[in-house]
Amino acid sequence: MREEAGGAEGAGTGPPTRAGHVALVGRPNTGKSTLLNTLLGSKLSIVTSREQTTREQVLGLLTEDGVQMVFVDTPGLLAPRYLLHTSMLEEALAAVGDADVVLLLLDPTRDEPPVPTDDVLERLRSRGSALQVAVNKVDVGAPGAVARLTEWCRSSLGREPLLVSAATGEGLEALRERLVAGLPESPFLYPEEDLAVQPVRFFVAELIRETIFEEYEQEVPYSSGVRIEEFREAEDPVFIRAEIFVERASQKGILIGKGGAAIKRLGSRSREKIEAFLGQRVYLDLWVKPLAGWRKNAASLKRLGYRVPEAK
Ligand SMILES: Nc1nc2c(ncn2[C@@H]2O[C@H](COP(=O)(O)OP(=O)(O)OP(=O)(O)O)[C@@H](O)[C@H]2O)c(=O)[nH]1
Ligand SMILES: [Mg+2]
Repeated sequence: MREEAGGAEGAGTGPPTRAGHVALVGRPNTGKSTLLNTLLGSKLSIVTSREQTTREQVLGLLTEDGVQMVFVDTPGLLAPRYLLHTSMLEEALAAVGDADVVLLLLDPTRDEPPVPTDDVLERLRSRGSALQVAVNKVDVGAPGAVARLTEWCRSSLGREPLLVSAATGEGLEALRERLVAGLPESPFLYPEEDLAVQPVRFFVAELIRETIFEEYEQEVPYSSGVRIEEFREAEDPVFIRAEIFVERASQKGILIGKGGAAIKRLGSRSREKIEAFLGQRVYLDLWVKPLAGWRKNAASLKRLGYRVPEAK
């Protein structure tokens, strides 16, 4: 990412451009996806009140004032308990290793260590001056908790954190300046007008997953994975067929509900979001399939499009 310095050389005028990847990392529920959306001014990454919402990297582009920031939203840093968790942690740590700037988000509303393990702490420290830290949710965090996290940053990382709120926008201008300062001179990596990098069907599957988190309780959202099987965009309405994979037959019953009432509501709420995202009318066809224990099985993870953890 760094060799191609020189930016807008060919143009011969003005200062060179800067571009690079900024990874947003932190424990589950710290507000990484909310921050991505606020920085972009557009809802790209799904957000819920429950932890472990994000399972894969989500890239969002912000190009302005001669700078292109490729934000990489990541799954929460956690101590894995099953294979999907290991996949999620690898996605997050890959971003920690690859990005030009790594922004660690801390959450003052949660009473737990700021990072899950010593190994994760080491991986963050190893990025040296590429690591930045922000305490998020200062709109609701108790001053004492914010002070404790600030002290932890100083003593454990040798860093002064910025205090921000992804919800209200507080502190984000200073944050943006600090992130830009860490980017190399480089030509833009993507077309200037692009907002996203991943295919539309990825975001469609994510919106269905977000709605499952909103509509169902307990384990069901965690046991659900979504795959888009058909996407006919030339049709009006756009025809989309999605499969929701669950781990047990009983969960299929819960998703569908009495007389199909629950899946009907899931379908219409998901469809409204997808229509807003695409700016087009949509016909959404949802199917539920049991895929026994898919969160613990490498072949099933692959089938659902998740990073398959390296065998240890
Ligand atoms: N009050 C307040 N709430 C916030 C802020 N940022 C995020 N939240 C809320 O925190 C919850 C989690 O936000 P997410 O953006 O999904 O968090 P995440 O870090 O992406 O979570 P995972 O994907 O599960 O790792 C949501 O209910 C957000 O609305 C903030 O600055 N202030
Ligand atoms: Mg998230």
